[in-house]
Amino acid sequence: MANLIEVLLPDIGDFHNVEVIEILVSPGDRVERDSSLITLESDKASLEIPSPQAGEVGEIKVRLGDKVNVGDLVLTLKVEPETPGEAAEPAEDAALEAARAPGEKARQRPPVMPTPADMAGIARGRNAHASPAVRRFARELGVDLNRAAATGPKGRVLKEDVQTFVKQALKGERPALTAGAFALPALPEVDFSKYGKVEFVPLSRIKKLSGAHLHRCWLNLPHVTQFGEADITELEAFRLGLRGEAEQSGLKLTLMPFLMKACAAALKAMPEFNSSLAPDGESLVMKKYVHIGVAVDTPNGLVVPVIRDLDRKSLFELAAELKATSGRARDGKLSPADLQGGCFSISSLGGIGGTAFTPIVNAPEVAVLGVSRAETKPVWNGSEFRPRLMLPLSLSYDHRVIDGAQGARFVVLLASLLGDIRRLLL
Ligand code: CAO
Repeated sequence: MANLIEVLLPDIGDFHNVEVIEILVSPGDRVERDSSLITLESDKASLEIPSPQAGEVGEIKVRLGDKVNVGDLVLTLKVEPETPGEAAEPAEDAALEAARAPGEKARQRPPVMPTPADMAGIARGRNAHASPAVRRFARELGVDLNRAAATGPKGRVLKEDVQTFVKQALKGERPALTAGAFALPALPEVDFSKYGKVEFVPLSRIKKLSGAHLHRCWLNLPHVTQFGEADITELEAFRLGLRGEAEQSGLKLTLMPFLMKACAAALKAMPEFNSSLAPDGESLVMKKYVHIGVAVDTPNGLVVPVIRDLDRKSLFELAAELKATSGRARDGKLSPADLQGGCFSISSLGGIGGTAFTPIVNAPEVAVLGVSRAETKPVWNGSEFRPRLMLPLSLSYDHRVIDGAQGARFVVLLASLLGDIRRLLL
């Protein structure tokens, strides 16, 4: 006789409130053991939840968009009692037995559980957004998902997109990459080996992930970059005067903590720069906190850890936090939480050189400050040229949120704060 069992969300690792993005079955459907029931998506990966047994789907207890956690009821399933052939492998049973807490009652065999390592594997090196079923389908057909159009919600590649890609390829048409409503002509593939010896070096995981993010930001935001210069002659004298004191506390006081403080003050004075565009594009989300991401160059690529509540921290506290955070970034020890919640970013290439650059806004933030190498220049003071240490500033912003005049005012304000840091006290 058929039994009705409840299928609960299994342990999927360190993931909480994960969104249901696909429901792959309907009431009355016949499913086999391990066939996929729903797809979940976190900010790191998407994952299908398999059926623990063969049976007939009863009531579905989750809806698209629900945020679910381990143990939540997914659906009910009418199952036949398992035949010996269907039972779990003895070794697996033993492992499950060993994992059971003392006193815990024997339960039905849980579904195949992806480990956190599996989840990380799913995320690794996969830029295109697609459910595992679509990935499997694309793999079977030999389709690179990154080259297929993405017409699904939130830019997901759907099964139909893969089919369209294949049809176009069979017709000899080169499929175009699409981003939302825009079609981009694909770049022609080049066989470099025709011109000389070549070698393929895989991109690091960070490069692949940040590359996809930067590409999305570049395509989705209308960028403008405003350039400016700050006279940091006095600031530099002050910084050098404090250097010994900082060293006594084991710190190196670079320009960066001053930049962070000045940016925090400018963000408070011009709160549009401390906002994000709401998803419907109808309003701005004004943030009442000041968290700033700092671009850190690591051997594996660019990461942007976030330093929190800058407006409430001293220069020395910021120097200590920058040292600790950039150290963790270079050692590959940042946690996902370290990278989240930024309101604005600073990218300083001043330690390396260069005169200006056009940084990409780290969406959903609306602006980023690029800083290049300070240089002593002759500056006209109205009666004579004086040598002044000038710091080049490059502010990129999202023109949907920030007007050109606001962009220019922000740079002028920042330059005046850096030019006379006593203003930070006002
Ligand atoms: N002008 C002149 N000198 C500068 C300077 C500037 N704008 N910025 C830093 N320097 C100096 C520092 O004072 C330091 O000099 P000393 O060794 O003589 O004291 C030296 O350059 C090295 O500084 P640093 O870069 O190690 O330290 P920092 O606090 O300025 O920056 C960090 C820290 C983490 C931001 C930096 O190390 C880094 O990773 N920068 C690269 C960021 C990046 O890749 N951005 C591009 C992202 S794409 O948009």
